[in-house]
Amino acid sequence: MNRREIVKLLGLGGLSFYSKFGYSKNKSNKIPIKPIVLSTWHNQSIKANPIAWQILSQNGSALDAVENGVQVCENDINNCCVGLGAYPDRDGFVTLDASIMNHQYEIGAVAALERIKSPIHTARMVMEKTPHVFIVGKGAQDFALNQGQNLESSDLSPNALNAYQNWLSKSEYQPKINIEKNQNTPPANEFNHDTIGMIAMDANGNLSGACTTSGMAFKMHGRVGDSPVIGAGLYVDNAIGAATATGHGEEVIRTCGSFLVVEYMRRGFSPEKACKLAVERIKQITPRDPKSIQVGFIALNKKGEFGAYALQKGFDFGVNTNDETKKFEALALI
Ligand code: SD4
Repeated sequence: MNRREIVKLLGLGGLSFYSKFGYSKNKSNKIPIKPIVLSTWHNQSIKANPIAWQILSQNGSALDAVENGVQVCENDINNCCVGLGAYPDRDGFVTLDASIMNHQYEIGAVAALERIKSPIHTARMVMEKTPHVFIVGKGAQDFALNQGQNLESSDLSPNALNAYQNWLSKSEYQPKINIEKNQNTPPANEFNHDTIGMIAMDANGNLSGACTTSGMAFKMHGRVGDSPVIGAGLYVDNAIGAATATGHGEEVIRTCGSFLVVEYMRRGFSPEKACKLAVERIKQITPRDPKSIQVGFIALNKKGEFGAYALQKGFDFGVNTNDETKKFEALALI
């Protein structure tokens, strides 16, 4: 390639040129890789990140870090939004969704999983022990039991029961009627649902991610959001970076949100800018009033740079590059 061609290439696609050559430059300069883990919602991060960090700081894999990290939230019976203690669907069932992705493009996911304590572990088993990538409902439950997990009680946790009874008293819920299109979209100021999506880079520079949730509270029975959908709630490309989402899953699925964020990073945008561009896409194409929904992304690139962006204010996240979980508030579009 002569000089003129290089200048032309820089003019046309300077950013991707930079990213392509930037990485190999880093490699040859042997910039030390510093492990890092971040996760959605600081109130989840503060519990989950330290366990992930412990694994990363002892040279453990990013995959083990994210699985064990988010499991802390799954195991917490007082967690409103993750694991079996979480708020149920309209019919009173807690149905759980999870996905996991490693540095080799291996993926596993479960959805509408009932009475199983760790959906993220089931997702990992789908990835490692089956020829498939996504198992749902009763099949996912059977598989989890087959892999040694226990069938837990279907009773709601005290907090969830209380919230459900409150919701029932106000919702005028009538099962099996036509459901208004927007009925399950809580207004933004009531948006208090805290899925945990976690992404990490280990000391070998490998990326992995995990996302686990009970989905939107009081959703229709059988509704599945973005969290277990690879490319929507979670995506990892070990050559580029990783991203995960929280918020109204319908909007994240509509835009293949996490994949979109990673693709923007591939074009050379910073993690924060990549998240912002994905949020702008959501605002642009959603058929809903953007003010009535919330979506937040977090992202991490191969250089260990991270960022986030949300549709509305109020989305925070936690980052560990040492023992301390640092709180960050994402910038917002609206
Ligand atoms: C869903 N994205 O099921 C999830 C919900 C969520 O914070 O992230 N809440 O649509």
